[in-house]
Amino acid sequence: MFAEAIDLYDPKEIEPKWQQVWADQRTFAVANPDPGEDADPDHFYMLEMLPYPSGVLHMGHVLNYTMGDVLTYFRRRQGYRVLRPMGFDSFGLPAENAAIREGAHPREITERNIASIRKQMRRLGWHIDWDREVSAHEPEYYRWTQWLFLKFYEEDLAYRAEAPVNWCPNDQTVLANEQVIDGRCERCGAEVEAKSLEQWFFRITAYADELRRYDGVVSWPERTMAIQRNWIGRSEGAELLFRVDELDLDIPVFTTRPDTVFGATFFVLAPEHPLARRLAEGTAAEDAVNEYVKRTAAARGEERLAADREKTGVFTGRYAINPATDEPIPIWIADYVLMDYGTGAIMGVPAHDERDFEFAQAFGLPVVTVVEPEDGGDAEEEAFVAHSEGERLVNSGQFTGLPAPEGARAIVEWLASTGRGRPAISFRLRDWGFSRQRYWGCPIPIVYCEACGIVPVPEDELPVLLPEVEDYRPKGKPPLASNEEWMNVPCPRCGGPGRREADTMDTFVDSSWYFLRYCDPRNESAPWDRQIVDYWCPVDQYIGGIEHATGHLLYSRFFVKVLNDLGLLGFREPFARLFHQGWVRFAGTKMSKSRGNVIGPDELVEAHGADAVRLYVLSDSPPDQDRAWTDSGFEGTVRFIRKLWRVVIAAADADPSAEPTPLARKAHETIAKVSDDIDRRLHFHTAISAVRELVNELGDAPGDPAARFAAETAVSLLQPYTPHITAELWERLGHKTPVWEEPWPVADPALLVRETFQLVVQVNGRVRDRVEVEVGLAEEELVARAKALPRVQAHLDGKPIRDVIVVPGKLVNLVV
Ligand code: ANZ
Ligand code: ZN
Repeated sequence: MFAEAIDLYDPKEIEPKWQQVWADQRTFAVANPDPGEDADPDHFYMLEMLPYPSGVLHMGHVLNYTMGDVLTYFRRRQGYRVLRPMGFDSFGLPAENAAIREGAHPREITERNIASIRKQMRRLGWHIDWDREVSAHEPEYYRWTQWLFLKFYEEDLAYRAEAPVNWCPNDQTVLANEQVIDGRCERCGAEVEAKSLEQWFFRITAYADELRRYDGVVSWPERTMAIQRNWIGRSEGAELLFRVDELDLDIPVFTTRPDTVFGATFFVLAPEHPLARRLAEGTAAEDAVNEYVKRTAAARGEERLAADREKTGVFTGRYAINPATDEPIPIWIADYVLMDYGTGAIMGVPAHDERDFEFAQAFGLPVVTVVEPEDGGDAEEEAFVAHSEGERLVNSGQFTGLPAPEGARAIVEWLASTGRGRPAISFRLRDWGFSRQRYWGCPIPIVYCEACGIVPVPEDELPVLLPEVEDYRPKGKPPLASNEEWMNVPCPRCGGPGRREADTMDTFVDSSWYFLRYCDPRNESAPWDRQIVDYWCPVDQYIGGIEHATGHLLYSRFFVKVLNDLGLLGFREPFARLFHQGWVRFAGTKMSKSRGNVIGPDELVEAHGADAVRLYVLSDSPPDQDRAWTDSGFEGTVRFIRKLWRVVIAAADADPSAEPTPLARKAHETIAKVSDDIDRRLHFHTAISAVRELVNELGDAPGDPAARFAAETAVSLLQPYTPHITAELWERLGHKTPVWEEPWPVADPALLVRETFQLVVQVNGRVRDRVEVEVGLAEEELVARAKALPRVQAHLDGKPIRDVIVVPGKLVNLVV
């Protein structure tokens, strides 16, 4: 009776017990190498994107951080020194909005949330070095965010410029793009206006070219690199100058087709172009232009660019000189030209650019063909001629007859000789506007002085502390500006009256360097010690959502490149390997807070234990794919854990035996599979199901001489997923060393029973040979075996292989 009771699996008992052991023994703390110490090569930096401390954790977090946890234990038990820190992205709008709603201070709300998330994280048993915790809103952290800003400022990589913002006239506030819905303010529905404001920018475009390369990246998803490259967007072409004599102005345009300049029959400025209103001043078109500029400015870029959008525009009454033909062409304002691409102005070449053609059709502008297909073509007059391979210039003065690419080069050279053109590259990427007219963010350490202008706050006066204000709501000016006492400071340079910068920083600035601070989180004299950062970084494995591809993941890469140029660290890419986890779905939709369909982990942990939640969230699906949380699936995992407990306890009395029974072979097989699944592919789900099979076989063969070995193997392999129950079972199996300190098991190759199958080998689709191979070999291995066959080699005949098709479990086809 008594023995029965002891042996009952009770997560409520064992989970807190082991969490206490880990806390007491500081199991998760990892030390930096001592200054003199040989930097051991076997270290591993495991990082997941840090959470924003709104409310509580949801299942998406549980998936993300459990993956990181499994890898942390796995590498640790393979002998690596593993850094696995945690912190909070704790500045930002949601806390501020909650503060406005609840009337509490954003700091209070933020810290309350952090405390409860930290508690949840401990309750899930995650292997986190809490000694390294940092939060963006702590002065000890943002002091260095400000310090980094000053470094960027010194290098002219942070600058202030006027730029258009979305302005809500009712709320008297700047809106982020996400806060504008169909041209209206998300909060009050008022029509959003374009307004020009002085703002702070990081010169990320200075790194545009390098950001499209990934030197130093070991493994990033192709898709993510493609998204970033596309976002950065690189076009080669030329900048040409068009002259407006009446106003003594030269306006540059960016074109990818300078060879078509003889066909430029009109000129277009974006409505936001600083010259738009000025050009029309005093002409009959003045009112129409002003009206058009006001009406169109709020439309979003992507919709304006759409080819099938109805073209609108107004003629300014002015003319520019086509630098190639010397003819005056009319200047229009139209919203299909965007201010934030190229120079915000274009030459209209209606014969060869589709949007220009539609515009010319709509407004009766002339169409002049200047390139023709190779065969001369028989294009009608005044028609659109699509570009084609081998096209040649026509109607282009001395350049007529040249192939288009050559013509482009020659025309740019010719225009360059009179200062009217030069080769140019245009990026889609814009500089990163990072000032926010908000309260809950990092203050920008700048003072404005009437005599000295923009004056940085001296380093030894950092941090510029975030002041208290009465109202977090922006009312025509940023909230910080309402604290007069704080705003007025002596100029650090001349001592005269100065005013502080009242904007705060975008929270993406905070998260662009947090992974560096984790390495050396309590450093009071520098943001980090370079030697320590160089020891740990780049991050060996980063896990987080793909939605950050064009934000956080790009900004962090930019920061690291700049910091490397400043000599503050010794690498140029922050994240060697990157992995995007899938979503946890419930009832067919994404689980997310905004959808209100969140099942929190708390109730489930309470009822069934953290181990069950951790194990289930990684079961069933590859980790980069979405998964459905089902009650029946979860119950299956709960049943499995109980079975594990029973079967292992039953085997605890068995003697160790080295007999190679089928069960022993199965155990070795499982070790090999699980290690490979985690190591190469992060396929936790197949690893888990392999261990479940082993436990089932053990359950069916309780008297097997290898029962004890099988039980120990199952416990050891499951340890990263279910650290509590495995710690308990390991102890009950009689071990003194805790299971998380055990080296990761290694399979005995002699005991690997490998089933085989007949691999068909084809060359150019024709069967040339067959060979018996083991089940489960990697594709590269299958190809290697196929290539090694003499009969196949005879058919390859030393020719280079152009393509390889592998049908796993069946055939390899080599294409030469
Ligand atoms: C004349 C021309 C003739 C053009 C032709 C294209 C074909 P990508 O390839 O995306 O870089 N363009 C330049 N700046 C623009 C802006 N701010 N808003 C809208 N369109 C703009 O596109 C470059 C081309 O897009 C440029 O080359 C310009 O049109 C247009 F047969 O100039 B092109
Ligand atoms: Zn001054």
